[in-house]
Amino acid sequence: MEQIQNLINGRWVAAADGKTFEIRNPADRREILGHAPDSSAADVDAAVRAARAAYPAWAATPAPKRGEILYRAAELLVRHKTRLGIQVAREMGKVMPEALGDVQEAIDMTYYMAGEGRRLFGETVPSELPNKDAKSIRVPIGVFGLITPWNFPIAIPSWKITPALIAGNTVVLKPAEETPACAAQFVALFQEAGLPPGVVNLVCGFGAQVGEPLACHPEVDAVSFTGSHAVGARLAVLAAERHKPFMMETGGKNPIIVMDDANLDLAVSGALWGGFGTSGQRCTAASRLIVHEGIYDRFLARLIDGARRLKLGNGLDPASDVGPVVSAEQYQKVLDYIEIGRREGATLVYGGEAYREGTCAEGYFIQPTIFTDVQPSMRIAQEEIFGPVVCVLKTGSLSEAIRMANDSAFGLSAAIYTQNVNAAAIAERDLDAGLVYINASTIGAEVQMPFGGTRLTGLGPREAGGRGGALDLYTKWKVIYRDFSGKLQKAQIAS
Ligand code: UN1
Repeated sequence: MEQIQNLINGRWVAAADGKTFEIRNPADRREILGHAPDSSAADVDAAVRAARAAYPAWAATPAPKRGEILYRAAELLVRHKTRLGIQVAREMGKVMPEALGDVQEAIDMTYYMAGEGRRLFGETVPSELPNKDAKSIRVPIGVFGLITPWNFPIAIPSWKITPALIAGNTVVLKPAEETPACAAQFVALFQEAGLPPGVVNLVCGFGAQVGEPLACHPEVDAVSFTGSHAVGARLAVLAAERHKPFMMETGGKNPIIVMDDANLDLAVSGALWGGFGTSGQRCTAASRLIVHEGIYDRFLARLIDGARRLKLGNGLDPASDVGPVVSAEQYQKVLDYIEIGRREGATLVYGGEAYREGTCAEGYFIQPTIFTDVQPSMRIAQEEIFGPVVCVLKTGSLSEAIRMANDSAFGLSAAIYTQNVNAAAIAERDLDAGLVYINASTIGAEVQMPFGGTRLTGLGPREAGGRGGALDLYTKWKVIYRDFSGKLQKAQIAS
């Protein structure tokens, strides 16, 4: 059994008051995987002080040198990919190919951000005056508080830690209480790669005792959060009151439009993968299928058939297609939503029950669940369930389908299956989401592109790479005017 510790100033330590909490296997709740520090504001304070003390030297380290450490961390992630994948499958429940994908996303991100060390471009532009130049450079912000969810327990910490580090910031990570061991193993590899003590710190525990004190700490300069909208909205207020740059990514209700000319096999496999992959626990999960009436019956029959073939089981079992949901709380929440859907008058055409067969008896397994006759105004069509539940809505036209797709408080990801180039072009233009997929499911964003969405999905700069991506959160601009004319020149006033 594993005893997880916090990482503060390069040392692995227990919570100051010695408290711990249990981590259980969601595929078999009888199995205790280990204990993690149940930290408090005192631990947060120690970690933030360590990050503050480490900041000046780290910020002064040339970015390509910071990148060399990230390259080494990426190499270590490659070497330990299987071990980390097994940890993800055990602690969070996702099936092994997806658990390895979670680690791979972190590998990709770490290599990508390592390379950014030689590409932290600024701009030079002509000055309006002679013998004067103007340039902008990216500079770090300081100490970051990073709060990450359980659904991508390796990838999302990498999305936040690696751009923060390459830009010269130091960080304190508070991982979800469901997945502290994944976070500890991940951070340990960065430490092993040669980070100076205090550059990355880890404090495990719960939101009220760790997350909020971290976001509010006067020595934390900025905060990045991924998780539920309710928590994100609260942290946004706390950060704003303290004048801290803040970024949040808080989920979706992502639609797939299936037009009557779609490649049916492709659309069905995309809907199954987007809806039930990771047991629906992705912020990019496809939870609304908006299907043209011309193909509706055939699509639905194939969808149900595909759902029936998915095998539920422990993520470590190679035969499993779908693992459990992560915790007792999620289990109850998803079952409650299924009940809400029934009461709202949607038709349950497949699943809808907890699954307790064989080795699944003691885990948080829920059958892949499909509702039809779903009206756009129903709660199951509007609220993020974060479980293996999809709603099927019928449409008669592309314009109506796009209206339905955009009729959501969220706007992370959206997809269309069609073979009509004009329909694809219209969807690409009119779907109001941060990520739009043509003939591909709503999941599977790549690290070199900005990740995030519109409306309640997010606030602040996007994550991951590319122009307009994470570096806009983890750096601030400094503009330098250099006048080498040797005389007083007046901008705007010179003739
Ligand atoms: C998330 O669900 O929080 O696009 C992130 C995807 C993954 C990342 C999902 N690359 O589905």
